[in-house]
Amino acid sequence: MSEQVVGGKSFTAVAINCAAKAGEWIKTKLGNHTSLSLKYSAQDLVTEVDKGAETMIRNLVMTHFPQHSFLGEEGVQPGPEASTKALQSVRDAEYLWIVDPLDGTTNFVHSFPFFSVSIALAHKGEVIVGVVYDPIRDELFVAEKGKGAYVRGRRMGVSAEETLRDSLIATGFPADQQYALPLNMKGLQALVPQVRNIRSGGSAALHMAYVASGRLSGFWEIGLNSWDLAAGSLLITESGGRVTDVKGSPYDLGVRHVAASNGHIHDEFVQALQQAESGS
Ligand code: 2AM
Ligand code: CA
Ligand code: CA
Ligand code: CA
Repeated sequence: MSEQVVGGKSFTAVAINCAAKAGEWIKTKLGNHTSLSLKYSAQDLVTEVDKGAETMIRNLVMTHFPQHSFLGEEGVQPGPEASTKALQSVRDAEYLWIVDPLDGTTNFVHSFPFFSVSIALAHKGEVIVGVVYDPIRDELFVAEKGKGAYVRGRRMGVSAEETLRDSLIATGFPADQQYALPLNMKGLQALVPQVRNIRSGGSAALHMAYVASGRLSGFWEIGLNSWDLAAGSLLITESGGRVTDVKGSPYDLGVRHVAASNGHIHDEFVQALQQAESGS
């Protein structure tokens, strides 16, 4: 358990409690959500469950840590630059909670059982706690900076593949059809023949957790937001993997075009994505 305790509750314990409570509630709503609306585009869905889960998490966090800042997907203006703009207003926060209350809303709406709750705590811009919870499989992924990463209470580690040829890679298909989608498609076209196969589950946070737990060798996606990646980034680094942007620059909260892997394939992976982008 973390030494970082305020008012008798550790940061990690609160993050786990929030993820478990929100996840359990989301599961009860599967197949019977009552409102579905569009945010920024026809592919940008939101339900009362996304909003309710965020409110639940925000209230719990604020009860324990009223001085902390909070950035949640449903609390900001939607759009392609949603998290970049929102991050500017909390740039100076000492402690910042970064929350995706329901990652994989499209799956949730279609009862496709692959979605998660993603909760991270950053201290001065560096993620120190990351929790991703899959309520369908009741799988909780937890990492604390410097203390390793765990799934179902057991230490986890990245996979052993050394080459793209042996790798199982995941990606997602962004809603932004101007920039992000065409770029992702270039990467897809280039990578399919080079890797063992590609998967697209529809929850970036769970894809990150699966890289951390060795079920995927790597994951890339263009046009994500801080709440999709913050928790998963710590899961992966604490499991021995690497997280950068698609050009290979180190991960920070502003990264939107992510490349994450077991580390062994990282240079080859980033190089393949760069070649795809430049068309060489
Ligand atoms: P969400 O379900 O929380 O919105 C799948 O490719 C990933 O993209 C998911 O993590 C999903 O998160 C995210 N996503 C889906 N629609 C999006 C949109 N319109 N803008 C940004 N991210 C989106
Ligand atoms: Ca969303
Ligand atoms: Ca998301
Ligand atoms: Ca979401």
